[in-house]
Amino acid sequence: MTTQPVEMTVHSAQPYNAEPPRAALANRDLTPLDAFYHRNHAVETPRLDPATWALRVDGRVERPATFSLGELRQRFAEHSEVVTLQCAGNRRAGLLEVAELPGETPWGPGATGTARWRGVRLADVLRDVGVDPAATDVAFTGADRPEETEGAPYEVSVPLEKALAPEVLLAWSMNDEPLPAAHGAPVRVVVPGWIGARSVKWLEGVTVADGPSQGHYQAVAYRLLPADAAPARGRGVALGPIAVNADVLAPADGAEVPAGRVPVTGYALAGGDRTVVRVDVSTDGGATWAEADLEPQASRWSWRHWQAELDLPPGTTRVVVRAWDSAAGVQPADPAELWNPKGYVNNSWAHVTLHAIGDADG
Ligand SMILES: Nc1nc2c(c(=O)[nH]1)N[C@H]1C(S)=C(S)[C@@H](COP(=O)(O)O)O[C@H]1N2
Ligand SMILES: [Mo]
Repeated sequence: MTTQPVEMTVHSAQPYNAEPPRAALANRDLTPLDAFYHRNHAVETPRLDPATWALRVDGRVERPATFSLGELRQRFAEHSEVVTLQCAGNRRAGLLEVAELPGETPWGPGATGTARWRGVRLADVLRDVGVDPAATDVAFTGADRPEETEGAPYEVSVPLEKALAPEVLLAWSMNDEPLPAAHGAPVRVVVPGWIGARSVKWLEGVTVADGPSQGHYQAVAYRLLPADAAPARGRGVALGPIAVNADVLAPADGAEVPAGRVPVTGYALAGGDRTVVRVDVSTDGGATWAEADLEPQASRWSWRHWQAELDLPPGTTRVVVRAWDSAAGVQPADPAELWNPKGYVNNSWAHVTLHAIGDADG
């Protein structure tokens, strides 16, 4: 195995926002820690001492409580899950080609990655404190205080039904390593199938509530606004479950390949509690499609790698991919139809351009 350092594209150093090249995501179930994207809203990365850290669980519960890391480990069974995280801003660069998006990070296709997360089930913790069955949502509060929220901590929520689902973890380990500070140590939430923004890092509070979080990152940001709307508080639709998406991960965009049989690989992710049922590849701009082979999935909450063998004539070919999910959702062709004022959810057909060299029969 070669262990060449991954060259991350750093969109901003403070807050630290960085993504790997597509190649670093290709052909493996788990994304190595040094190739996992970073999405932060605050300049300061919290450095929390695991020895003194405590999780507060309150709101509409019978017995509000705090748990140290030791208590979480001791009182609740450990579980692990392979889960793909994906930022709602992933592939924003494709929307930027349609129209400008001032102030938004120009993410390429690397704001996604898959890890094995280990910790306890949020559901077990919530059952322990006794949830009011009339409550509707569960909010997560992080220790970071992004500049744009004027001192308020990072906070978002998920519906109670999702919070009680067995796949939602309070995780202290990533790929069998201790959770790195940058990814939320000592404990973060992992909400499989939902936009990355709901997987709160540096978790300090879990609050059972009667409605969705009114925090900035749910009431203002991470909302899908109509294309003609100005970004404004409370408008648009909150983004929750991820939309079906896919990418070509190898060969690299712009690569030279020998003409003839060329293997192409990538990933597809269904989002929500849907699964990937089909991936198609086209070399004629979507006029005709060939079905790709789907690899076995590491878990129902992880991406699914696919591969296809193309027969490329000498010259330049644009390879296009689209995925279908178990709700018969399919990726739309055109980013122009998807453009929105905050630049979220670009799940239009993904593509790379390949230059085939030489004689197709040779
Ligand atoms: N406390 C806190 N949690 C957070 C964020 C943040 O800025 N602060 N960013 C969110 C967003 S938008 C994403 S996409 C993921 C990114 O997780 P990663 O940096 O571990 O890849 O964390 C989410 N959780
Ligand atoms: Mo995100």
